[in-house]
Amino acid sequence: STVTTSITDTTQSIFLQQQPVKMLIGGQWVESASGKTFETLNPATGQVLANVAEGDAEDINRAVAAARKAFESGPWPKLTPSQRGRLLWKLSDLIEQNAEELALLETLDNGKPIKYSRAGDVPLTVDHFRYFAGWATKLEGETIPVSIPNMFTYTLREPVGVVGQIIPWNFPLQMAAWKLAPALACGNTVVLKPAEQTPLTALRLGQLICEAGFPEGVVNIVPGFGETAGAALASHPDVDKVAFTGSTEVGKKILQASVNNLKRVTLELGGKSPNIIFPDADLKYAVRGAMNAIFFNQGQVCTAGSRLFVHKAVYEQVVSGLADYAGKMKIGEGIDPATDLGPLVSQEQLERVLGYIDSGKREGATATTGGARAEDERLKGYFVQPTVFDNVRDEMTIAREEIFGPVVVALPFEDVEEVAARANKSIYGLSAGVWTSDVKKAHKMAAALKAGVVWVNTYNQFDAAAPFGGYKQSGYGREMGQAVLESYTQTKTVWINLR
Ligand code: TXE
Repeated sequence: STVTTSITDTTQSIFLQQQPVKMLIGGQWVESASGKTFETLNPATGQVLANVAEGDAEDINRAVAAARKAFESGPWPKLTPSQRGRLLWKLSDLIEQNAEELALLETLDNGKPIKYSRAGDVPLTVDHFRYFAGWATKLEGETIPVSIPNMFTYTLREPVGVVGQIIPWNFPLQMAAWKLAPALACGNTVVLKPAEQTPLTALRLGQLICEAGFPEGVVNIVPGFGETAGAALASHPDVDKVAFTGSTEVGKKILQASVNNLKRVTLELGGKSPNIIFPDADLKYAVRGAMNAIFFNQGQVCTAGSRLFVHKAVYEQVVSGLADYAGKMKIGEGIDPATDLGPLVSQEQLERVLGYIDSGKREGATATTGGARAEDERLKGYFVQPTVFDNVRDEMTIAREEIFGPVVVALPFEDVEEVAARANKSIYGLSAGVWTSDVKKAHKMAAALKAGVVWVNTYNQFDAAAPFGGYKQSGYGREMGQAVLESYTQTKTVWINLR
């Protein structure tokens, strides 16, 4: 189709022509020290999109050295807060000017529907840099009224130093923005490792960072695998902080790797979020909300509403409404503007999700819709049918573990206390949804749920100004909002003897 042709032209001419795609270290675009490259695939077709320089420990060493130099002696520490803010704002303008190309790259590399890359991923990335551009000039210390005579005591908020950032593949560009924007606003320097499945938009962003005029070494981007590049960054003795988004399993490894130099760690990890529908909810919106909560981004969302608790009185109605929606979703390549549900990101993710679907069936649950790979002449990539499981018990694997695919378990409940207790019975605590028109119930549930975010009569809302992060094994530290500044600054207390 014409759409496909123009897409191929745009991305190939502008970005994908440079092969291999290089990494950014100390302001230079370089090959890996080993000379190795890896392939990044289009998950809609399984075809190779690009060869990318494969970073490992040696490249991480080079990048950390460049970031250290930029932090200690480059022009970066001498820039005024206003100059830092202006660079971030300039970057946001450049992202906006290159929005279409970034949206296409994101869709090709990750698989997500282009309508969401255009309406969500890219504009939210722009917003993110703009919001944090404003914070650069607002990092205030305090004057402290100590009780010792003749002392003037105040605090300064200083950057932490060299920050390692390791991000996942589900929202590659936004995850880069969530990590980079606050780190830079606070005056840190960064080594960013994108996920091996989806390195392209972060690297394109790297070009825009250079174009915006950030001094060399302030942002270094090293694509590569987790066990090599990621592990080297997490354990590097000259990295002051690591910010990680990914699986709970790897989050624990990151924390262990931090021990040798006690680097600061923030973790945004997995979830198994409850989405709870009461019978007094406006069901039309609740059903649509439940659909968005689980099927958006093919269910590859850390906040996915993957445990759908529905009150007995409306259970049949909600489950059949959701199954109807699922059945009508248009599955296809992300670059088709009509696509609602794209492929999963990789063969590995496809196998993991199909494995969970099988385990659900084995343990006695029924797929009321979906329950298999979506495969035909047109669908050659890693597509899975949107799946709704009924006859599920709380103890089943599919009701406890993060699936990270378009698979929801429906669970009936009878009363408020019961559902709050069941919702909280999870190792995770990232987010939760509540659908009710009773304002008392809404507040009671918001208080009772052990989760970092609670959405009432809505789901999956994100804003650069609103803090986001987990309870329990969903991690710690907050991203976005004023809250994230805490983890990218450290407080210095200064005592001046005035006597
Ligand atoms: O994640 P990993 P994977 C969950 C989701 C998914 C599962 C596996 O349930 O099915 O994780 O996905 C880097 N040291 N989430 O295997 O491995 C890796 O290169 C340092 C939820 O892709 O956690 C990538 O950059 N880094 C999640 C990043 O960690 C390491 C989003 C995430 O990959 C490393 C993604 C190591 N030893 C997956 N091993 C969310 N919270 O949104 C890997 N990495």
